[in-house]
Amino acid sequence: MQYENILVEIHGKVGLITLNRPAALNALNDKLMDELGLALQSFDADDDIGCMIITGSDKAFAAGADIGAMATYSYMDVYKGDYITRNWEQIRSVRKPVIAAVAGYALGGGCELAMMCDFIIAADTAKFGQPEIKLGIIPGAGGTQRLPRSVSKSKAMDMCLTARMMDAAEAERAGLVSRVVVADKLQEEALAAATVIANMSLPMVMMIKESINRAYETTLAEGVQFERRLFHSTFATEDQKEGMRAFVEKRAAKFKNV
Ligand code: CO8
Repeated sequence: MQYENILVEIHGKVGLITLNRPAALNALNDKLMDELGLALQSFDADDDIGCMIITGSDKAFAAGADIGAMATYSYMDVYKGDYITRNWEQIRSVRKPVIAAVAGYALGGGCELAMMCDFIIAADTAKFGQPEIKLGIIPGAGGTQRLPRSVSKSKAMDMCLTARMMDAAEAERAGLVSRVVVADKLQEEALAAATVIANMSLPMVMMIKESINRAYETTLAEGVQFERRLFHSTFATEDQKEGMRAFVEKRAAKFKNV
């Protein structure tokens, strides 16, 4: 498949997607989001891939939705045509893990896209923000919902209401990103993390993703019950037998993803 707005590579068992509209700091238009959804779904369906990464350039992960493309839309354009918003939820339907590797600007829809991923590894140059208020709009791809769950209500209010940016150190302190690495090692570190995950048992990886995501959608008691059902089901897998046998035999496990 030929893409115009993203680059797609395979590194071992890892699918790497690079947002590639450098002249517009990777501004996210409908075409790019369509391509991103297709690439993620294609990796998700590929038995040889165990984890995916979305990254951008040194200067920008993505500087937001494409303002030029949105500027003249009317309410009826965006409501009836479902423009801008139509293809964002595809990212959430992917069952294998997706890591956001963020350098430079992750603003507006760029910050929201990073937050839709399962975790964020940030370069020390990363800058996160929800500056929509300066454009006379509000975040539209989950910024007002995922940011408070991630960094607290107070910081989410501060960022969305003042449009200020959060640097990588603050983002790590606040829990928005899982780790910060030096900028020129970002891809290497993200690939290393993704490779660790891709070499685990895929069914376990998928169950952990499903179970942690459930924590955001349900009560603690129901979430724990959900986790317990999945935990019990792991004993029906060959990978559980292999993993525990390998520990006892003091060797590395060879998972078959069954
Ligand atoms: N859209 C379109 N083009 C952009 C965008 C953008 N979001 N951001 C930057 N560009 C373009 C610039 O227009 C410029 O193009 P040109 O060279 O042709 O003039 C080029 O990228 C380089 O940008 P700058 O010259 O501005 O670079 P600077 O280094 O001076 O500044 C900034 C970098 C600070 C990132 C600046 O470009 C900026 O403020 N960009 C806009 C950031 C922003 O407001 N983002 C939020 C957009 S709205 C949004 O994301 C809503 C999401 C809703 C999603 C709903 C889906 C469900």
